[in-house]
Amino acid sequence: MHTLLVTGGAGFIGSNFVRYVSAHAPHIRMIVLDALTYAGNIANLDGVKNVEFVHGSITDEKLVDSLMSRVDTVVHFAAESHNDRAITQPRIFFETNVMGTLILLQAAVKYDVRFHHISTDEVFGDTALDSTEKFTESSSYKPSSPYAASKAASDHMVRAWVRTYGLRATISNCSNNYGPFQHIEKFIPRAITNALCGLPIKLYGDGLAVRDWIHVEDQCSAIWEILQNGHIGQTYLVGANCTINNAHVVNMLEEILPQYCGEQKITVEHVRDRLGADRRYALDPHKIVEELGWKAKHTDFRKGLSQTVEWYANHQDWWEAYKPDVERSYANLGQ
Ligand code: NAD
Ligand code: TDX
Repeated sequence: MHTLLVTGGAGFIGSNFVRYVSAHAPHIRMIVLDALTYAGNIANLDGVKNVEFVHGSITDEKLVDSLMSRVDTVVHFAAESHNDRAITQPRIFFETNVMGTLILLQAAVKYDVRFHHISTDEVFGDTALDSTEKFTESSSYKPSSPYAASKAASDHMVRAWVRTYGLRATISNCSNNYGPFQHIEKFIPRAITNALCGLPIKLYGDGLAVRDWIHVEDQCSAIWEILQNGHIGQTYLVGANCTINNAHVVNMLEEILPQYCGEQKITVEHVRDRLGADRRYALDPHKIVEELGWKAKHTDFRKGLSQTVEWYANHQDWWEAYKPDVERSYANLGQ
């Protein structure tokens, strides 16, 4: 691997990954292709070396063709990623996550480029709250939201391109990421920044929905491991065995936040749940641990959460300008 195309490299996980590669393999040249939608921020790449930034869309066939001809590997993060938005504006999710992936796949076949596709555990649907089931690589696809359906479609396409065209591809399906540079529309950064602004933390529905949390740096090290040693045609589930319900996450935040909030009181408000909300995700990362020897480093969730709170408190300039817009959009949804 010499030259890497990173789609969506100005977003949350993509920019963390670009930093990770820059720190661990400084000899690799990276081209970041990002449309800089509301979720992308060029400042996320400030100070990173060996990166050429290209502002454009993965749905631009000509641009994708020319970039693909210059690289030997692509890691495909670019997507519309937020469930609440997908419920009100599903079309763009299918344009980017499905059509964009199609265009990348076609170009990767043309230039015989190694392809790694980033996906989510949401493609497996959810389980009941009292279940102990964990998703595995052989769980059936059962997406329940428009976002998850678009990601499921893209996973199926990657497998079909491996079988039909001999594309050298791997897939990883990861659980919920948290950490620095996550957009403040997502649960943890929204809760933190609400508290920092003196707004109530918003808890959807009964607050009992369970997510399986992984620090973004661990997701990056897993992707890196797959790029080095993953087997072509294989899928790897990536998670850190950290299932917690949302109310419990909020309880931890209530303990961590006071030192950053001065006199402001931290309050919590229950708001209406998402339509069709998924109850519980949990995944079994055995395969990547046993086959590739990958291990999560951030195993203390409370510590990772404290560091994340500290990051948002110290990077107010990164998020405060767009906070009012994000909260206005949520207010329109009654959330
Ligand atoms: P994000 O929304 O923070 O970033 C997405 C990036 O893609 C942004 O920089 C955006 O500008 C860019 N983008 C959007 N449309 C584009 C287009 N047409 N062309 C080029 N760039 C475009 O998302 P994220 O949380 O960093 O997620 C990255 C990937 O990881 C996604 O594929 C998502 O499905 C997957 N994933 C996310 C999580 C999570 O917890 N965040 C978990 C599992 C999988
Ligand atoms: O303010 C909130 N309050 C709240 O209780 C928000 C924004 C969310 N929630 C709840 C809804 C979910 O039960 O928190 C949970 C997590 O919500 P999100 O952060 O929106 O994440 P989720 O819908 O689980 O999806 C995330 O993980 C899988 C990413 O956004 C996806 O891109 C990824 O594929």
